[in-house]
Amino acid sequence: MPDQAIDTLLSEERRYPPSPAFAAQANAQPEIYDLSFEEFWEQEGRERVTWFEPFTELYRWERPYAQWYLGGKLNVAYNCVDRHVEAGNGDRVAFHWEGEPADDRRTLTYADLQAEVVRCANALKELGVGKGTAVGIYMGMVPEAPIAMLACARLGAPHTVVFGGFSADSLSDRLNDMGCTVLITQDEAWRRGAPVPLKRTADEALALSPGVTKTLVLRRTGNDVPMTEGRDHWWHETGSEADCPCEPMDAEDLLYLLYTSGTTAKPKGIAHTTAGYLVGAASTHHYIFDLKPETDVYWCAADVGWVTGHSYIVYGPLCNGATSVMYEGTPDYPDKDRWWEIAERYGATILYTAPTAIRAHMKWGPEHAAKHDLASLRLLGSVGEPINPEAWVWYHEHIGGERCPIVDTWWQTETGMILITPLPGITTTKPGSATRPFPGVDAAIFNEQGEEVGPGGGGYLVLRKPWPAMLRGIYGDDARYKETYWSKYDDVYFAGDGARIDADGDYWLLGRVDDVMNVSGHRISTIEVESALVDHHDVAEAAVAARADALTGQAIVAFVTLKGGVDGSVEKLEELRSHVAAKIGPIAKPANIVFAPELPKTRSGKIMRRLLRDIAENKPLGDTTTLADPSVVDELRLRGADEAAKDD
Ligand code: 7RM
Repeated sequence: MPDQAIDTLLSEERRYPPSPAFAAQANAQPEIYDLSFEEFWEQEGRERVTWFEPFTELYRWERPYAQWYLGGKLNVAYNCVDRHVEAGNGDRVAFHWEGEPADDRRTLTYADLQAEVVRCANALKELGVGKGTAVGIYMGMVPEAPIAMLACARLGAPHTVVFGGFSADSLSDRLNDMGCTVLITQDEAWRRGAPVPLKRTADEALALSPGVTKTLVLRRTGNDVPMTEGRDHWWHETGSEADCPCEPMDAEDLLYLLYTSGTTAKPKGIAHTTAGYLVGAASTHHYIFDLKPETDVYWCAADVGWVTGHSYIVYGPLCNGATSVMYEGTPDYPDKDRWWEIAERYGATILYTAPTAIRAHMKWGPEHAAKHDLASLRLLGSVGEPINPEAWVWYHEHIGGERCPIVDTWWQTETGMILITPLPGITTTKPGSATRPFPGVDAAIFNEQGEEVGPGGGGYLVLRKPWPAMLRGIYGDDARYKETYWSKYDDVYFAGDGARIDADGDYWLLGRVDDVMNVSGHRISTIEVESALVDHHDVAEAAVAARADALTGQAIVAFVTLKGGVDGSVEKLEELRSHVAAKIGPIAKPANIVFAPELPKTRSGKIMRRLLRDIAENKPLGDTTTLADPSVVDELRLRGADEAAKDD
């Protein structure tokens, strides 16, 4: 973020104190911050989950590996489903599901959910899944996605959910890396009125993933899809209601891997285990969203393919017995008021979404929300990227009717749970600040030398103590785990984000300080996009940088040198963008491509990324004296102006 923008942020003077009425009923009371690290997590470990066998040791910290709730035995599906039915809450709605096509709705109670999870778990058993079998899940936003995750958890089979917008290559890479033998998918998904061919893409992926020998396929759209005899099985033709006990799992057994972009071309399989993850997700969900399971209607509008969907659509809310809204499609289908129609229909009380979505609604205008009665809303949340104060204030005014506290929640795939956040009813919020560490979280901001900076300072966000839902490593790559998170400072977790702390001690997250871009709240590495580009037969070399974008937060700019004789035409530009979409997924498509005869390099041959970032941002260029050939830059700037603004 440019210095000037940071100064504007920190001079923000608007204050939003909690209302006495909200404070009086809040799950979080001010004393929560008085508990010690041990007291807090000990208490949460006992209160949020039901143990088959209690834990005997709170945590063990063998740097940089932590373990939590040692000795405890539990099952995540039992905690998210069965125990609520056993407690007499089987009739409570777990999901109000809304399909994208008109009038396509389903309500699932906790009793329904239990029956479906058991059916699916039995189907998986028939396909040979048992404790420890790795299962891939490639689905859209249908209730069967959480059902599939919970069925895996019931059997003790770790899953990896792959976002339905990812390509066949991306899917196959993840299935291979985890060693999956079974894939759960669906015929097609609905998105903006059109079918998304998930099974077809899965078939392409499986051609590259011979380890996957069985699939379970949900019928969603009902259109014909090819089924491979012996390998593919219909969801509705497999499984049974026969008893399917919940496998007692050790606290530290693997629950799932979720792949996320780092600074190299290969995504990292972030490992989350059973007890600490569940306690962390449920505890944060309980206090930060102030969940009252009997009365709230909670809606997290993320996709289950991202960590936000894992922790705050599936595991946290279900563990807490929440009634949730789940929506299959896009917010503008068939009209731009679709979200607000849904919020009104189910009487949503809590809404959790990303700044990029809020900015899209802002662009469409407040009249779409104004058509609907949103008086049921009582709390709003934001996640995925820094929220600009304009979007925060718009959200507060036009969606929250100026009465709802907003929780701006900072966290990562790696952290598994929210770490920096206001607590509604306690924290006075400021538009753009995620405010302070959650209880039991030891965050700090360090300067380059590894010294903690105080109020008024800036530097890098770090965590000094472990937390229950922290990643247990990168699957199959200890060296990368240590290098990525634990090498910048000794024994301190480096998050990769820049941050400032203001005079009141509130945190302001400023975005990534590494080669990870954040486009619409999705993490994409520059190298990943570069690899996809150079994979194209006409590309000699490519370098990628991000620029600021009013809607998506950041947008991808690619600088491409074509092979001799190839013309940098508009058609070529579109071809390269489609190539990236096919290699990674549409989210990774560059917004702009600048064709250049050469990329700016140092005399030792390193691409000067700082310079490309400045060119992408249209900023004045700093020192270019280390360039091997300074004239390369003039060429890029000229062309940069020509090719600019080729957004979708
Ligand atoms: C939950 C999620 C993580 C990266 C993280 C940050 C950025 C997320 C906020 C935020 C400022 C926030 N997981 N980020 N939340 N930046 N304020 N409230 O997004 O693994 O996909 O991304 O997202 O840069 O490092 S993620």
